[in-house]
Amino acid sequence: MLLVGELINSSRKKIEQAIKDQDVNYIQEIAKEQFENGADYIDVNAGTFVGQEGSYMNWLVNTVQETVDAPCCIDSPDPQVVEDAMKLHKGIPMVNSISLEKERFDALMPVVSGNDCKVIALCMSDEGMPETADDRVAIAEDLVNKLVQKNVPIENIYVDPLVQPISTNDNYGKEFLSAIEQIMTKLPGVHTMCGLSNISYGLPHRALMNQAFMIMAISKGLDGAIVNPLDKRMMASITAAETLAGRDTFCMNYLDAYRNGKLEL
Ligand code: THG
Repeated sequence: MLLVGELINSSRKKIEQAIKDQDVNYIQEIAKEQFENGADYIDVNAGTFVGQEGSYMNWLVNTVQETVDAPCCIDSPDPQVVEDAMKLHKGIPMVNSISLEKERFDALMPVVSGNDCKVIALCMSDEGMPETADDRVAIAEDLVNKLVQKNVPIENIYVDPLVQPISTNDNYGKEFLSAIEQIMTKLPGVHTMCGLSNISYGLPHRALMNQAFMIMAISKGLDGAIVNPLDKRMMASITAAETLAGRDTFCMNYLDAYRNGKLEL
């Protein structure tokens, strides 16, 4: 399972303040903690800073890369911000994200084509947010076909079917889960990825909902996620669910996690 640490995001008050203060130590501490607790990529997002997003994004990439060996996941809806950050990133970053929205697609396609980076393909089009599993699968098929045609290896594509709050529509959970299952079976070789925490928006005890949903999504084939690696319960749930889903030969990862104290909550 590919894990992206979500904590360096300016929508979080402490991070927003640290970016404003150009507090290198705080950002580096959060980057290190996430890496040490299992993040394969460190998400960087400065999206709340209108007009300054680009310069803050570049500063985040430099600051994170100075201190951890994990690459960044460059998280912005603005293709120019993504392109500029990719240029100064050392090694190969992850792009978060391309979508079927025409402007975004046309601007990012040349950037990801012929580059060995992993790409998150967000199930969003100019018609807006998908409602049903069928909407998501149709966008995913179109987007993946277009990316593959432009020489992006299918193994580098992580489709994000887009999680929406269960508090706004009883069906959003099952539509998402069905989309994961269909995308993983209809597009062999592709990966899936998502930020799960939207599912619990507006509800109490969000961590409980997020964990239950993660386990259900893993059972449908989800093999990537944007998570808080410092959430021990979530990380233990992921380890257990992967083993139960048949993705852990001889339960080796589960036993390793146990021996390393990662299952103590
Ligand atoms: N898909 C893709 N990228 C994404 C998302 C996605 N990037 C952003 C987001 N969704 C995932 N990242 C975060 C980062 C932080 C938090 C949630 C998701 C977070 N949320 C807490 C909350 O909502 O309660 C606390 C906020 C706070 O501390 O102020 O921390 O879906 N491709």
